[in-house]
Amino acid sequence: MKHIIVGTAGHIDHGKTALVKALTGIDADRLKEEKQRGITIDIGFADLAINDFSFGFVDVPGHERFVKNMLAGAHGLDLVMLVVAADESVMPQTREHFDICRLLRVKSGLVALTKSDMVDEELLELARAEVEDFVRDSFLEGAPIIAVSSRTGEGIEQMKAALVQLGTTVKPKTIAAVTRLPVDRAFSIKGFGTVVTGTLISGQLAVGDQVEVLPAGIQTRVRNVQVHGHDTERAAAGQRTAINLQGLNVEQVERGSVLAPAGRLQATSMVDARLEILPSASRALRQRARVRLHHGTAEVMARVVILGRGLAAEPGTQNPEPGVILPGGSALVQLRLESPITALPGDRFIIRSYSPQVTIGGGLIIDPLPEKHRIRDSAARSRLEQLEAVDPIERLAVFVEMSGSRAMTEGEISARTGATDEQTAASAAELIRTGRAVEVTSMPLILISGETYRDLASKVIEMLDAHHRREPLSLGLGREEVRDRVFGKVRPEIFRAVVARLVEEGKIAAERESLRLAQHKPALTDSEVTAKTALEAAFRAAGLQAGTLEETASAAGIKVELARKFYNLLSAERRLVRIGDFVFHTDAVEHLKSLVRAQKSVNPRMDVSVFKQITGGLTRKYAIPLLEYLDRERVTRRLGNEREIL
Ligand SMILES: Nc1nc2c(ncn2[C@@H]2O[C@H](COP(=O)(O)OP(=O)(O)OP(=O)(O)O)[C@@H](O)[C@H]2O)c(=O)[nH]1
Ligand SMILES: [Mg+2]
Repeated sequence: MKHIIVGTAGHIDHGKTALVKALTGIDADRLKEEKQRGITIDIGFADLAINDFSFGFVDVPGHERFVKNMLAGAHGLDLVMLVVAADESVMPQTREHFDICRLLRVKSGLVALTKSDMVDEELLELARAEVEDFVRDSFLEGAPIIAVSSRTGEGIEQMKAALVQLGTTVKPKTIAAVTRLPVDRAFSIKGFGTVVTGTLISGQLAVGDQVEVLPAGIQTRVRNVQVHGHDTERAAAGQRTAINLQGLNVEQVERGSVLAPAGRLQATSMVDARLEILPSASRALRQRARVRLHHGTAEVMARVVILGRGLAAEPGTQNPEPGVILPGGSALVQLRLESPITALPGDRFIIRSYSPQVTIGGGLIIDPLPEKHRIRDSAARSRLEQLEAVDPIERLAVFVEMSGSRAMTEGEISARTGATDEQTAASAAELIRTGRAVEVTSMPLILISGETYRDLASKVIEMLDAHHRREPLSLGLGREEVRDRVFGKVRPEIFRAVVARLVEEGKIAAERESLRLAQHKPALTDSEVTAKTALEAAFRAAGLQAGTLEETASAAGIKVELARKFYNLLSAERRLVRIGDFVFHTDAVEHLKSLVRAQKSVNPRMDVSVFKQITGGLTRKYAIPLLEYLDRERVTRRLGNEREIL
């Protein structure tokens, strides 16, 4: 079965609802008031199966006061039936609805010339000629224009044949994308709970799925799925669905909400977009104009921040000044929303003026989770131009570049691009392969751009290089200092990843506490080598009674400053070790360990006085820190006042 969403469009009373009924047998007007007044107020639904096609019809109201309801039904259409009554021909909402279809980039459709029974042949041909004229240079140019009468049934079979014909050319909505269901109705059924309905525009929904109602951020579970009034285990993109949600109050969800996999998408109060203004708009759009934004089934108020100058109607020309979009022109904009929506790149939207409420333009969402841009930020503008033009891999590359040293996590990637895990993994692998991105961690995936990596890496190298120049005797620079100075504000994983990669590339060497350039060798003069050897000898001779570094150094006649540097070298060579306030030669410490281990066969328990005894009368000053050191080294374990030898 191929699932195709067909919308009606057209002026009030032109016979949209009657046509849907003639095609499907279903009256899409379900409200009492609609029946009483004989007009459609809100969107209604019907369905029809022909051969391998399942058509879901969305019938919209034609009344100019209900265009906002029409817009809740106009998203996600595969085909449109533009309904024009033969006796009235093209009227204002014929134009407005058609503009909306064009701005939303509906791909295909047909024209129904309704009420054919009410006009003679001559008038019918006149209407046909007017319609042909009207759709010239649009996606409906050359589309079927079918004269129908819902009263006599004339042309209805022809309509069905045309729908099937068009249906074969429709590119089906993809299930290989993040699931999104823009909610067009929410109601509660006694004993059943809350039900939402909508067109599943991408992905799938199955009983038991954990989902989230956005922008409210409420997580819940799918209890039941219906497609066209029948229970089913799973609904797929392109279907009209009714979803029963577990434990959700009907007040928590409304038209405009979006159902998506739990934790996957993020609501936003700002979107970056390309906005085009209708050639028929009565005036130019000004900086910070307050407009109504219609996206999916949502309607929110927004301010339009126009970024730069944009294009004018005439190809190759620009708007006359920055901050203005003339009718027929377009520009990159940042829409600042008064209430949040849930959007993804590639989504289409409509804007209408605040008052009078008329459609003035529409556009394409480029970045649903942008930073706030200043009007004259030309770097932001060129990033957007880049994003607008590119494929998913490039888009990820630009997003990762934009994130700079903040990096981009898997969660951020999926909320911002709408890509599936598989798509993200494939794009990321390609970027990593070509060096445009560097993997900080793989589970969960965190990426930084190649540029950011190179920038951080060269800062590390420069810093170590400067340090080695300044202090040729020092082995390296403390890790913490490097982290603080280069990676102060970034997440710790990035520091670890950059260091690990630099080590892997053979550029730096990482000691326990310090980092150094791989080729760095502390440069000692002959006399320094002699002094260093003397210092080591002094410690070895002192055994376990070594004292502090300063004491031993001055006893050996070595300047304290120099001794500290030697200490760093000797401890990196594992010849000296600092325990408490004292420094010992590792030979002495190893000897101590063997003394203690030997004591185990005499008695596995040892108190401080035994310890002093086997070490040849160490004073308490040394004994306590050494015992604590042995505990840390797991040679001994403290049990009250005693030690167990392990
Ligand atoms: N004679 C004749 N009357 C029709 C035909 N189609 C619709 N009508 C009548 O025209 C009136 C309006 O039809 P609807 O189908 O409600 O028109 P609509 O376009 O849905 O109107 P809105 O939803 O309010 O915009 C009704 O009284 C219909 O009976 C037709 O083909 N022939
Ligand atoms: Mg109607």
